[in-house]
Amino acid sequence: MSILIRGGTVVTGEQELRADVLCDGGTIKAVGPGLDAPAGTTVIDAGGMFVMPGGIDPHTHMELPFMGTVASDDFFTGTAAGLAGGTTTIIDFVIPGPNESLVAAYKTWRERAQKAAGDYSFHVAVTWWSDQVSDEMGVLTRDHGVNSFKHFMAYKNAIMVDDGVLLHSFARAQELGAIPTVHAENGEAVFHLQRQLLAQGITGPEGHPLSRPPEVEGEAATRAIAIANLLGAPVYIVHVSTEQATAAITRARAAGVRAYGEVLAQHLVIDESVYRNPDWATAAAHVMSPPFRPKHHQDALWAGLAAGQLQTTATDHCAFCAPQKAAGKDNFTMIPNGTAGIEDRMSVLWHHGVRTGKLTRSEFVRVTSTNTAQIFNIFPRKGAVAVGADADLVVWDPAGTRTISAKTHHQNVDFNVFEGMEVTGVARHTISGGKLVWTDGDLRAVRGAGKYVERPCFPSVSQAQAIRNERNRPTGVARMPATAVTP
Ligand code: DUC
Ligand code: ZN
Ligand code: ZN
Ligand code: ZN
Repeated sequence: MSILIRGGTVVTGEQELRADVLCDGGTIKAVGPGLDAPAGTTVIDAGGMFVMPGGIDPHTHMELPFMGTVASDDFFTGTAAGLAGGTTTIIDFVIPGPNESLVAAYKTWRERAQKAAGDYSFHVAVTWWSDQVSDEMGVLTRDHGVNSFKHFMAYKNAIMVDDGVLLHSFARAQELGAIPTVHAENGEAVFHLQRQLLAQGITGPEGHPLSRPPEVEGEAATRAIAIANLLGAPVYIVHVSTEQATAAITRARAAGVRAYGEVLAQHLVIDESVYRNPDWATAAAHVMSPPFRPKHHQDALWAGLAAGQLQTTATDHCAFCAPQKAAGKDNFTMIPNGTAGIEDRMSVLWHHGVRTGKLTRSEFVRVTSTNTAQIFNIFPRKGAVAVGADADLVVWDPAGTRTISAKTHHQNVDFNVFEGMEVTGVARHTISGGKLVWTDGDLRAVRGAGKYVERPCFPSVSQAQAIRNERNRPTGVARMPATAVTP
């Protein structure tokens, strides 16, 4: 089946041009003005609309077993909701338990993801360290197309790792040409503050942000970057929510460290006042980590995105329904952490970013798709509107409006953190793998239609280069090799 998108304006991370786009057999066959439609082609009228690469959400947790329960959106419902919002690819997380084989866990997640309606890939978390883990990182990069490894600096007594594990794992990732990623919160500090708050009788959701103040994130981001810098490794900080972490990344980049930052759509527009909602369930529905912040942090995040200091936007999509959140009724530390957002990320970014002039349309494409494809090495197969690229496209209606609501969303969760937000800028049509899967409000997601996306490693920084840089380093000043891996 072929599809011709006619009469729109193609927007890529670099330019805008009036062009038609012809898709056939799952890839883009032609981009140019006045293309002919072969017999049997479905023609989509994109007049007045923008034709952009499908969104890539680099941070989701579909059907994640977490904090005594399992996230309510599975790989089918979650990716289908993404398609309705213009997101065609996710990078989810394999999270092995301590002492669990990384490869075995990876196979478990691959099995779960068979039902996905959109394309998917996996970061793999390193939650413990041994020679086996080191070997398995090699197997995953060599045989399974994994080029990123995640580290949780928080969640003590569960999946948190200490600096020793970070050092071992970052060094191994650097050797393999993979990119270490971190959830940057000082888990010891969080644990300490949680005990203190509970001892003071603060047991409700208002305790959640108090136990994870901005400094907790700033410290961990700074530490992760310092460790990466020592080793000459790149580092990608997930869900940057504070001016402190943004500043740490900005400083590091100015010093030549290949540090990247990801921002969640939620943190850009929602602030910490949600935890003071007198309705327990509403406050608890917003419990995620890092938490929502005092409003001024949003300015730093938008500025970081616009300036390119923060490169990607995500959702950390991890949906829990009210009965699941209720597990923490008497103790906020037991509320499953997570919010949903995959369906709304693109519209929220467009409405609050492009329409306000904070982002240009090409910047929008970069932060919702292209930069992720480049950092995680799937460009230009993904993140591009170009001949040979996957036919993952969104036909974006800049004048279309909708009111975000749990009553109408496709996510399998009973709450929406953007409830009632009226957004202008919607996905009118979504094409995934060359198929029209969302058109004028009709969701045609197909269970199992999504494909696993392999992400090859970058060439690693050679040991010799690292040693040369070490010799050139002024005494006492840690510095990243000037010729580090170039995503
Ligand atoms: N934060 C969340 O809110 N949920 C899943 C994991 C995480 O780090
Ligand atoms: Zn996280
Ligand atoms: Zn501040
Ligand atoms: Zn996460």
